[in-house]
Amino acid sequence: CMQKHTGERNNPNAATIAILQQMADYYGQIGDEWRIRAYRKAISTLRNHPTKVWTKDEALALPQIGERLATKIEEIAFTNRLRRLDNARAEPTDQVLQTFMQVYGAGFAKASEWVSQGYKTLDELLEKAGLTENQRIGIEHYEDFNSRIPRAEVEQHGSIVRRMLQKIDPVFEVIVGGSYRRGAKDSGDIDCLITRAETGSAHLRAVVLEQLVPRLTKFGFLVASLAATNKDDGSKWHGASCLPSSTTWRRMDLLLVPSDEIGAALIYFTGNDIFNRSLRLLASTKGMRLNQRGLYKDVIRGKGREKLSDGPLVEGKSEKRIFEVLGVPWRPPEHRIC
Ligand code: DCP
Ligand code: MG
Ligand code: MN
Repeated sequence: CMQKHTGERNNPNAATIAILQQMADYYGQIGDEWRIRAYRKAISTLRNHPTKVWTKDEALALPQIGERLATKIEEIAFTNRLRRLDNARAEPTDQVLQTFMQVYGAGFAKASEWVSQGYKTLDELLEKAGLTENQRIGIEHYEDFNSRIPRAEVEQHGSIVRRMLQKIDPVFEVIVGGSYRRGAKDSGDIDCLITRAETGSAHLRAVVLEQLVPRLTKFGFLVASLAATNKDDGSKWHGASCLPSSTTWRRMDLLLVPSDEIGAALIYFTGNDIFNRSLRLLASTKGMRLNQRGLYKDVIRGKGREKLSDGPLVEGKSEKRIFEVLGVPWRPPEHRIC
């Protein structure tokens, strides 16, 4: 991703790559991280290969391609399709699984549990399955949460949050991140980064959770609070919002960012996720570690490779400075798409 994109259409393996990519997307939907990685590696090898790869043996001779993927590459090269992909698409339980997995908050595990209990439709889940409050909301607003939000509407949601927050305290700032900041014409959700100069997480949390959220809820703008994941550290609020003029519920994330971390958080929450991954990888090749809080020197290890301490912070505040230290030319958010 950090390299220039080569013209994919002129690539001799473009047709094979396209089908492998669909397969990777399919594994992405069912949460099979291990297979996604294998497919990504194979795709990247093919992308850099100057001639069309036809046979299993040719594929096997290339780096990062194993036995099973080599067989698939041969099948695709000769037939222009992959039976495994056709099968996956035709399988009825698979269609149900796909539907259930798109319920907000239900991952692969929950969706397969519902499938194995014999449920076939969202209505059946609503009527018969034992659901948590959040699962019920996810199903009742299935269409809402799975439809894209036009850019202008994202802006309106962001403004409402900003206006209310600045009424509470004018020093607060709200930056809409995610796909919106990358310039997308529509978004899957609204990612509001909330920060305040010289302010740490405890104060942000107090103001947002004790004042902002209750007020916006009373106002009728925030319509649901979707309890966060188990590993949440209190730096996020997930929920749903709805414009006064509308009945469509939108997914809203409030991301609380201490002023010391705003640069790293802007990078992380602007994404996209693939761009983030390649930046993290780059950091690690340079003996550093990048996460949503900052860029750090690598952990310090003892003789037995045991961790002695976290590496010191190199930079957290400035997005530009993090790029500089990593030696990456500045990329405006619109160009952070991999
Ligand atoms: N992010 C990440 N890795 C993840 C999830 C998220 O790096 N596994 C980062 C990059 C994303 C940002 O957080 O751009 C916001 O996450 P979203 O899921 O809201 O994704 P986007 O805003 O990019 O897209 P969408 O329009 O679908 O919301
Ligand atoms: Mg988003
Ligand atoms: Mn989000």
